Amino acid sequence: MEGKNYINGAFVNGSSGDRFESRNPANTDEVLGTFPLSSETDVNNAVHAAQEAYDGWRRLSRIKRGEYFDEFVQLLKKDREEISQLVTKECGKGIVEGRADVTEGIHMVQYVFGTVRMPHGDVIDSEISEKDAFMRRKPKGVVAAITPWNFPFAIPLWLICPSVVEGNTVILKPSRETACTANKIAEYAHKAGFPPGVINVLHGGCGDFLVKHPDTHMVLFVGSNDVGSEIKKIVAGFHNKMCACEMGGKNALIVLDDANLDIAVNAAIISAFKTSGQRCTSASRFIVHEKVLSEFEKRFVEITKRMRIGNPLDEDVFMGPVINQSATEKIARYNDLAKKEGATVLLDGGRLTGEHYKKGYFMSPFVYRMKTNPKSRVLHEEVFGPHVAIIPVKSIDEAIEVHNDTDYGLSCAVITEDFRKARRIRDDCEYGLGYVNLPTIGAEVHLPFGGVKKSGTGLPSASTLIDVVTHRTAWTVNHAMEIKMAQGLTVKL
Ligand code: UN1
Repeated sequence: MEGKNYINGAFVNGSSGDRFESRNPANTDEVLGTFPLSSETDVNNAVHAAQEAYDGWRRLSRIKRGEYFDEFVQLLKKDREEISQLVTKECGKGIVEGRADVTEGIHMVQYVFGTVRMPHGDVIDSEISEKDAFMRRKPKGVVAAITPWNFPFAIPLWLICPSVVEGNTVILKPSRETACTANKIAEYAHKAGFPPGVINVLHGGCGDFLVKHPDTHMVLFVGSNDVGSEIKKIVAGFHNKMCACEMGGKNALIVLDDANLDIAVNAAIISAFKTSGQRCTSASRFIVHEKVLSEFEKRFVEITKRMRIGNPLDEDVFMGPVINQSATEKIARYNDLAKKEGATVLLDGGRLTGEHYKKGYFMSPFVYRMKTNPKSRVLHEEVFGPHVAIIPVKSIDEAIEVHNDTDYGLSCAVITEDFRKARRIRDDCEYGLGYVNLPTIGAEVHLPFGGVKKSGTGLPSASTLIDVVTHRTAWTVNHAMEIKMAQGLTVKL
């Protein structure tokens, strides 16, 4: 694929002429496409286009704006298998997951289309009977959406769709690792006929300029805490800019003493190893009651050993490669660190080098048992790979304490048959997404998606992004022939 930036309804080359490649992480010999390395000039052009388009777009009836999404989703549905294959080739997750990524993106488009004929504000009573009061939403302006590689289709659509349906215009800056998928999104948006400048896509190397540009009004970011924290600092310097950031997790699956172990083990495998452990919602900690510890461990390790790792396009493969060389190095460093920090290794994992694996970034799972320890780095830092700690606990109180002993708070799952215990976890654990008898992954677009503490800014995305990309205004209208005030204010002069 010979990728281009998509600015003002046209596919254009980057102004610098510099380009980068997107390669298949399962076979690094395969170049999937080349893309412009965008510069500050490209950012200026895209922001200008988005600003110019904003006024016309926001004035359009919301229902008319929705119709573009109807067209968009029909095109996506027609090509969903082709897009899924591309997603899998480009980011390395199993084809079943590639399809789920595309389905999740399609769901977001369907969701926003479904909202356009729904109530969209509130009618609120005034103290004064002659006054009518309303909450009405207004778009914020130009939105910069900066997205990661691990959900190259769904996450851009999570951010673009609510923004655009509400009357904002958008510039998407996807991860360089998955530029082909982003290019496809631009192509489908173009075919769907969105007016020029409403959706723009800029490839590689320019996120910083987008965040710092005085005319981007809302920055939506999904990625690491390091980058998200930088964005928050920059945005704080502007009076007319806000940001909503999703920034990873150190998620835990809690297995209580009464757990159904079939559910526990399956939930554990899915939570730890889908997407090779590279979801914000992946679990890298299993907090397990000592009463069921040895049985859980035995069964979990047994299944993990049998797990098929390999070409993600093969329907029977559970786990594909990790995304790139630096991911393999980071995961290996954390595996070593766990050993140094005193872990009891149950399954030693690392880079796979056999004939089958030598062209890709394949890693086998690393599983260990470790007592809770506030000083341990491996129990507190996000690894983003197939690396998982089993932490024994003696009680539900200790499970909650261990769960909350991290700076992150995105996803939490508990396996229990006891509704009272589940309720305690619900109320006392710190998270944005909570699950009972389920894995820590698998969120759906019509639910809020966002974390607390280092995981988020308290402004969840997916469907609830509608609150983030609109300003809620109060609109009060007097129908009397005189002014009557609330709070008993008199009008006598
Ligand atoms: C992410 O990893 O950033 O709940 C998104 C899930 C997916 C979304 C994950 N539906 O795992």
